[in-house]
Amino acid sequence: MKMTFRWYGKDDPVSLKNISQIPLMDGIVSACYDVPVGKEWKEESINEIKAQSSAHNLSFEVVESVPVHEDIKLGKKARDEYIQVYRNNIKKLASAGVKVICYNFMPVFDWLRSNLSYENSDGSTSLIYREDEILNMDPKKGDLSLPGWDSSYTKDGLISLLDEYKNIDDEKLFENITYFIRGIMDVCEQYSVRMAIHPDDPPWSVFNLPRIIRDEKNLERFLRIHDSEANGLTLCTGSLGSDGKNNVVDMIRKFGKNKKIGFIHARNVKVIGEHQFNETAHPSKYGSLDMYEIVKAMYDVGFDGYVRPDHGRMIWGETGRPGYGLYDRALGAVYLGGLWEAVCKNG
Ligand SMILES: [Mn+2]
Repeated sequence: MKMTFRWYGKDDPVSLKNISQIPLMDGIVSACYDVPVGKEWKEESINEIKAQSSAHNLSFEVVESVPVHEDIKLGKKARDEYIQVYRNNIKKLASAGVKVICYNFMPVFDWLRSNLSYENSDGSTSLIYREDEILNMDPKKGDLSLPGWDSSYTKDGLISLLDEYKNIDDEKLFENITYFIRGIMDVCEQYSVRMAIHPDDPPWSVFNLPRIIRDEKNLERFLRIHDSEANGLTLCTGSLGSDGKNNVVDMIRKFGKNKKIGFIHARNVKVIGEHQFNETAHPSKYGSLDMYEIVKAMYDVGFDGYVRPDHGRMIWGETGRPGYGLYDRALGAVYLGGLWEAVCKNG
């Protein structure tokens, strides 16, 4: 297991020096965040991230994310051009030593939460999700101001994009992801890059948009598109675990055994009710997931890929990017490392 930490580049209030001082840290997870979706990344920018991380004794072998253009998800004519750009980005990243690329196939919105700074009783703040609050907002009226997705959409742009998805159901979206995967796998295999799809977050349909990477059956079907280590998963315990029907430990055992997991986001989540959850501190005690069983499953299947703590709370007065502060994620990383040491020694 290689422990990593997401870094948003030089504008991130969390510095590489901060990250390098966290015990057990092997590397960073980053991306060229300033390049618009569908454009090629510059070699200089990729190499700069690599040089900066190396200067702090951190590897840069995981990219999160290389976003997939909406035209690919919609199956539009221009998708071939965007797939070509994606292939070029894979090659460039591989040349810089990147081994795993995390991405997702969620239409329009990336992850959704109803509140990014819900105040817990101890004064820390968490990201939470309440479906009734989300559904009270109408994205078409422009009253949606939610985090975690591309805020560069104009109101009209968002309306027309949502309209385009009217004709895309789960089956159609699956056809489009099949086309995408088949369009990039030869490059991934040639350059030994593992694609690792992130599950939909939350793992159910919101605003009637299709969702196809949300449970064990979906993940299995997705993996069957192309049976290769290059076509794998980012197993995000918090995303999948926010649906109480998902058994995250079983999924790690099943997909890990078959070498289908390239990257793990390990965090806890407290399921409050149907389509309601709070993100919590990492330890098992605080959420619905048994983090010991998760780490044990990783060990049992011989998982040798990359792990990172996922969203943390804001604690100790820290301000910054919600979910991506330094302190709580650092605690999460060390907790996960402690569990790992214990399971390794117990065998
Ligand atoms: Mn995640």
